[in-house]
Amino acid sequence: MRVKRYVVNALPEALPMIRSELGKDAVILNTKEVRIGGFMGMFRKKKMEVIAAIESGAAAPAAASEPKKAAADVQRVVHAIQESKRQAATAVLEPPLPAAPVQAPPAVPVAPPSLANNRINEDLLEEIRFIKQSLKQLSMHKPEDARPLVIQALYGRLIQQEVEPELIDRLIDSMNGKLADRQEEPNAAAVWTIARELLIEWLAPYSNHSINESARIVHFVGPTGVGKTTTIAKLAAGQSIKYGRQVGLITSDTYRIAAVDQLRTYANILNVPMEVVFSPMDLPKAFKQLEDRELIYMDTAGRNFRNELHVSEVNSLLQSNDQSETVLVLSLTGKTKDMMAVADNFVKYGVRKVLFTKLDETSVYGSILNLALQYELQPVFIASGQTVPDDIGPFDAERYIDALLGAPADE
Ligand SMILES: Nc1nc2c(ncn2[C@@H]2O[C@H](COP(=O)(O)OP(=O)(O)OP(=O)(O)O)[C@@H](O)[C@H]2O)c(=O)[nH]1
Ligand SMILES: [Mg+2]
Repeated sequence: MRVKRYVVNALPEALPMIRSELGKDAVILNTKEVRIGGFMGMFRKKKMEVIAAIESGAAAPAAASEPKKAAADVQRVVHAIQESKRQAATAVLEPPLPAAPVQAPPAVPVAPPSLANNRINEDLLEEIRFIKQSLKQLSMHKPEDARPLVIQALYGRLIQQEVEPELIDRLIDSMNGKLADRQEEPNAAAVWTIARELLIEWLAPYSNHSINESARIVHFVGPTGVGKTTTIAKLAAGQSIKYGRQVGLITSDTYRIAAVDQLRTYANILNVPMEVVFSPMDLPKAFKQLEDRELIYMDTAGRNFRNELHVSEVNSLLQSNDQSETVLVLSLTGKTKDMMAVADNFVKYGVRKVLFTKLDETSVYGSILNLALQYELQPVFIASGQTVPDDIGPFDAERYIDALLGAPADE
């Protein structure tokens, strides 16, 4: 797809340019009001930004000499439409003329339309079709520029935070109700406060959850390198050092030679026993070895969990007779779409808890909201660094929403 951006005074100005550069099959994707130029934010000119696109492989624009002609044609059509509208409006305003006796029109011989005339008519018809199609597309498009600037700023902030556009639209729709009661135009601080309240309310069902206290076995699953093993070390240290609980570790990550050693190093430092399982058949033996442990954390190999087969494979390792819980570990540095695909696969297996790592490596936080609201995943912990055991803490919805919204936009 070829996409082009045009900045013009008004839409009709863009149509001939689109038509000549992208061809007759071009579509208008978006239009919005923009302000350009100016000095220190003042005297900025109001312009219209038009984004148009053409599918690659669609008809290319006409030959080199054609664009100018097509542009002139469209200009002419736009002018003709404007002129006819103006005349129609004048006609309505002028008093009707007294009825004149009907006279037969003089019998003027009508010349047969020439080939050249036919060609012009076809061209004009085609241009009219193009304009009609463009106007139809525009009328279907949400007029974002009709929203107050401060709402647009909120929209921009949340898009930049990679919050799903449907969620942002829903938020702004819900805010409109609250904003409508106000007398004056809302300022940024007021808009941010309302958004904050609503988002905290929306997150409430997924906040204040932790790993189930009654769970004796906690499995950690998630894509490669997100920080599962490091997180287990942090939590195991917290539980054994802070709360004096008898912790045991199991790893089933036998894919990488170093993986077992990585967890064993932490087990040795924390002085907690560790078992290695190569297949689900080894699990009963491992549980027997750790039967005196109050809490068992199980590490699993990171795999490409957008692949459902890998998800079902890891699930075969997660059975236990005891009360158990599975925590999906995701890194905030991951791509939103990939995280959603992984979440989708695990939610099918009943996973409800998610733990996010690498908060320290990003300033984009939308995926936490997306996964909570769209997959009903409860964020339980947030890890924010490599240091064991300190760089982890419980998820705090209010602090999270503050980070997501950032400071209110400048007025
Ligand atoms: N910056 C930062 N790095 C982290 C965090 N958590 C883990 N890491 C680092 O991420 C890297 C991978 O961590 P691991 O714990 O080995 O990740 P894993 O999910 O067990 O990886 P696999 O077992 O290979 O799938 C290591 O260098 C960790 O120190 C975090 O919260 N922030
Ligand atoms: Mg690991």
